[in-house]
Amino acid sequence: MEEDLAKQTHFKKHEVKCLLQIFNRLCENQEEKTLERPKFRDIIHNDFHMTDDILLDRIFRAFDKDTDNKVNAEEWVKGLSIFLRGCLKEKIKFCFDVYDMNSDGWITKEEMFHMLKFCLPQRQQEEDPDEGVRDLVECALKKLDTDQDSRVSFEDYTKAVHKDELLLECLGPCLPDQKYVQIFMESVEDPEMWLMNRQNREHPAVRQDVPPGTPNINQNETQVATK
Ligand SMILES: [Ca+2]
Ligand SMILES: [Ca+2]
Ligand SMILES: [Ca+2]
Repeated sequence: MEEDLAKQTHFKKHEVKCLLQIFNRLCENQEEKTLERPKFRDIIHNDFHMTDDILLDRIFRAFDKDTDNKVNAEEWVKGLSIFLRGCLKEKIKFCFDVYDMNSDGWITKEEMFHMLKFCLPQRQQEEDPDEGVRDLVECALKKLDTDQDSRVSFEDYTKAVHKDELLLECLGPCLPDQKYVQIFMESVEDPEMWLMNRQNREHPAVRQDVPPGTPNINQNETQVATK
């Protein structure tokens, strides 16, 4: 499996091995070796500092190729390959899938409105904030809708991004910052360490395997525990 996945992705065999090791540990104690939405979202949120709920859900969907609401080992490695190291063609497909919220093959004005309203940082108080968003939608549509039928097909989007790569994430961030990609790839080289750091971030005081004398980073819970 490692060999096959290394051939089909941008990862080297030892990187696939590490990613699978992490995956298996994340699914430990589960009957089925799959990542459910909340755990997956946690990883993307924590490791890549992506915070937008709508886009996190859509990123999960872009990984979940067979739409069974779970990410299996193959989807995990293949998805990460595009997410972390995708070529432009792969990134275009990935972002389009994220933005096409109902997966019907078109990004409509309604979908754009939804993403631009909730995913972009709110700008200063305006009398009618929706009006600003509607302007943004028109502006994005003008750039993306190359055949001018008021909705964005995959072909429209591909043409537009080839013309101007900055349009790739124009409807909201759905790919990670390069600096987090580097940190992630360096840290997964040591899967045990990555998992330990992850546990520390999530449950600072409830870990069972903390050796005595280990400093606890969560002050409040330490106080409760020592009372
Ligand atoms: Ca799946
Ligand atoms: Ca759609
Ligand atoms: Ca169009």
